[in-house]
Amino acid sequence: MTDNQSVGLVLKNYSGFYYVQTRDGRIYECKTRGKLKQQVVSGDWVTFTRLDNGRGILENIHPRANLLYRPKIANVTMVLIVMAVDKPAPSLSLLDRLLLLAGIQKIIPCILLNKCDLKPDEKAIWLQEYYPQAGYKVLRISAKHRKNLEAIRQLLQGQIAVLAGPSGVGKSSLINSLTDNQLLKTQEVSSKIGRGKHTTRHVELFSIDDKGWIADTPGFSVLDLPDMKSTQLSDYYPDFTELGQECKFRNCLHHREKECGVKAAVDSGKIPEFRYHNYLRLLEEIMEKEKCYR
Ligand SMILES: Nc1nc2c(ncn2[C@@H]2O[C@H](COP(=O)(O)OP(=O)(O)OP(=O)(O)O)[C@@H](O)[C@H]2O)c(=O)[nH]1
Ligand SMILES: [Mg+2]
Ligand SMILES: [Zn+2]
Repeated sequence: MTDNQSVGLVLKNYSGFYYVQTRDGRIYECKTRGKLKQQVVSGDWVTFTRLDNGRGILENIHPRANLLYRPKIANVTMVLIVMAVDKPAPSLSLLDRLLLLAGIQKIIPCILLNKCDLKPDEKAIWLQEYYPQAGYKVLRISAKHRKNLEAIRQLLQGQIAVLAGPSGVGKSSLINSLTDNQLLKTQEVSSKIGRGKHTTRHVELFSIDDKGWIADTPGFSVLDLPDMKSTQLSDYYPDFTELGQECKFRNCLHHREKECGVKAAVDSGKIPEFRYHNYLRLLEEIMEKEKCYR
């Protein structure tokens, strides 16, 4: 790297320009040369040559830690899984699927329980009781009433984060509240029915206190499981790990086997039924795929 070059993070690609933020918080409007075009995505760390007036030219893309597709975003380190305490009530099966996808991608998951100004649905109570003790971070927030947003800002430090979660839980509201940017569309849950989805055409990363970044778009739009072995599934369950030591079989799937530590924990109520049930559904999905490829 020469004196007139800097390293920065690509925030967005907008009408031919790449907006690149350096560690000191400055944003440069960059162009690319030839072959780099088509390759640069939001979340890329790049080296660029500084020109005058805050402009620059991208020179190279640093190796990526990961790359999420649809929409493309690189180097994601954290996913904020948003569920509402009600309206809509949490989907614990989607939650478990998203936690698994995060685990597979080696992305730190954090569960945000939004709309905590409302009376919680029974599922929300399960969520806030069980998941913290299972080893997951859970924050109760209100995007609309700006409750506990400071905790999220803290969490985002040093991270490139994406959002995930069902429609209507308040993902766009949260980005708006975090960025004080009212440009994103939020919609009434009821008015959504029968209407086309608001789709974001380009991914934009917003800087939070110049120390962390959050994307204005859901990270996992595709919820399909990648190819994996059924025996690997429980590796992504921190709450099963210790109990699995009690299983008679080393490669226990906690499914039909006898003398299974996980099943014993379900029987004794240590692992809630819903969590085990969601596990079985994912397991069967993986086993079904394994059969197809055999
Ligand atoms: N009561 C309450 N309502 C909220 C809160 N946060 C968001 N909402 C409302 O929930 C509705 C949906 O919010 P959005 O931010 O559009 O939800 P979304 O997750 O972006 O939904 P999609 O874009 O469809 O995926 C809006 O009417 C918001 O005003 C909150 O903390 N409390
Ligand atoms: Mg939205
Ligand atoms: Zn077992």
